[in-house]
Amino acid sequence: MKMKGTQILLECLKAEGVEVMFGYPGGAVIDIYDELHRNPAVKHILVRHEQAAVHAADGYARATGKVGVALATSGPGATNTVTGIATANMDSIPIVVFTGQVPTHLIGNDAFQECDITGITRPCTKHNYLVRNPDELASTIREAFHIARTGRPGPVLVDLPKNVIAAEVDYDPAKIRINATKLSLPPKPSSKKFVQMLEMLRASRRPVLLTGGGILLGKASDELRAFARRAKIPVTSTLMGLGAFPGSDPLFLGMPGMHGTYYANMAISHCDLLICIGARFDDRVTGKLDTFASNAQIIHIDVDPSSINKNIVVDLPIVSDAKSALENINRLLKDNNYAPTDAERKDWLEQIEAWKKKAPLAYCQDAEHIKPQCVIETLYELTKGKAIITTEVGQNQMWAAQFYRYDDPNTFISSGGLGTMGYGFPAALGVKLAFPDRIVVDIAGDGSIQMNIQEMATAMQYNIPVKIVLLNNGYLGMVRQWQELFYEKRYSNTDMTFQPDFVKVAEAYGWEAFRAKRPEEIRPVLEKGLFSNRPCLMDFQIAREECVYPMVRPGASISEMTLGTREMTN
Ligand SMILES: Cc1ncc(C[n+]2csc(CCOP(=O)(O)OP(=O)(O)O)c2C)c(N)n1
Repeated sequence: MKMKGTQILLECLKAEGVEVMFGYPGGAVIDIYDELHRNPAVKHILVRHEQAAVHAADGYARATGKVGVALATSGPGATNTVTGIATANMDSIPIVVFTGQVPTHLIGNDAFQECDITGITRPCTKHNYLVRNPDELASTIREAFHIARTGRPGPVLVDLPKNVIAAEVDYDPAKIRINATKLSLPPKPSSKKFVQMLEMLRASRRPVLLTGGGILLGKASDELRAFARRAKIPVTSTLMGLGAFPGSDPLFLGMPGMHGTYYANMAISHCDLLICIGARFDDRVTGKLDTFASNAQIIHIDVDPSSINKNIVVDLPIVSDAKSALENINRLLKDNNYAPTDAERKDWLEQIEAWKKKAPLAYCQDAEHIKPQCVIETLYELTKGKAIITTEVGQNQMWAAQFYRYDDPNTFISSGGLGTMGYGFPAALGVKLAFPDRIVVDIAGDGSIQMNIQEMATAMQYNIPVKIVLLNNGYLGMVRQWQELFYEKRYSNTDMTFQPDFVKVAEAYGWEAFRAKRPEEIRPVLEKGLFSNRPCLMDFQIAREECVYPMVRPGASISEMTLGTREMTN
């Protein structure tokens, strides 16, 4: 059947199961918007900045495990998507971003609103396309979705010249063929690898699991829980993996690394076997490389072969997605009737308990000032741990990771790899659209929230009642913390001396908004703000110079931590 490119695009989105897309119109994509007007098959959310469209698609993808979709016009619309694309790329998030492009005969002519977006995004996409031939539109879109979600997921950009989407061509979904060579996946690992893993496990007296976002992306939480509990292995999770293993499980150690727990860092430093699944040994996790897990044999399971032996040389590399690797090893444990006895694990688990007792996550209460950690703890209590939390970047992100416990997968949503301020709020919109019955909270700093605050309008227009818990310290807090600790308190350009009245800003957009200035106001403000069916900003004026602890100095070993007022090294 003959169809216009714009119709084919919408047909393809429907075929991929796309329910919602986030976008912003312009000349190069006006025909797509015209088609959407005629055929509202896919719900479109008009954001107020294209960066937010991509973050919202990314938040939707992280919360649902489906591919998120964003649409922007050519030129500035396209370049505004770059931060969102790079954010998704660093965290391996499956999204497809469509951009408009000038007609093919004008490409390279510096035409109005032309930019080489495939060139610009080549280093920060998993793959990208400039569709030059209308006959290839449908197959390109199908391939884009497939690549986004297959193997190590990631963002794919599809650039659509105006004449390509205006052309009429034959469309027959049954005849769409995609290029298989681009999609080749690594072969399944041999079963010998898992036998070797079991042998290493049997020999180990002090094993630790280090898990990352790969568990969530691979939908392997159940298998991880079964493995860790049967083999009685303590679990530490990177920022990206929080929620894959229950935060309230006694085997859970919290995050490792720069702002990790004392006991996670101690466990890694003293273990004799480190089993890393779906994490990539980021420098924020490892600290000084030569002392990282230096007493341990290391097994690394990852779907992306290029992640293995990249930062850390390992003893047993296994290229596999997390789910099938864990299924394999769980089967092997069962078949071999292997489960260590309590006595076998006693010394190690007691040692870990001792570390937990010696230096739990803690902060000093204050009768006058609001402590951000207390805001997060109260949020946890009031939501009974059932909210989906997104974060901005900085201290707010670390406190959100430390003081809320994540028991379920995909309930902590944060920009880990790129560390993008301005991510959390639009991401929360994407999450809330996917889960309208859940409480969705963006934990924000006053710097970050101003990077996409315009999306308050989007929340109102589409009735998306997300909540913002603003930890307002009047500083770019995390940078100020580094200046305090490493630059003799020279607070160069981190004091946000001028602040808008955030309550009034929120109210101007039609939001509910409340402010808390004293510790006793934390609970009532959260109680008022969290449970209404309206978007609400809660402005907590926190102790201005509170720091995030524990902290490993950049470049130091993770066993050398500053625990606030006390130093602790082991
Ligand atoms: C887009 C962007 N620009 C700059 C940075 C560098 N940066 C990291 S944390 C931070 C401070 C964040 O301040 P705020 O949002 O107020 O949060 P706080 O640390 O005070 O909780 C900055 C500027 C960044 N991560 N992202």
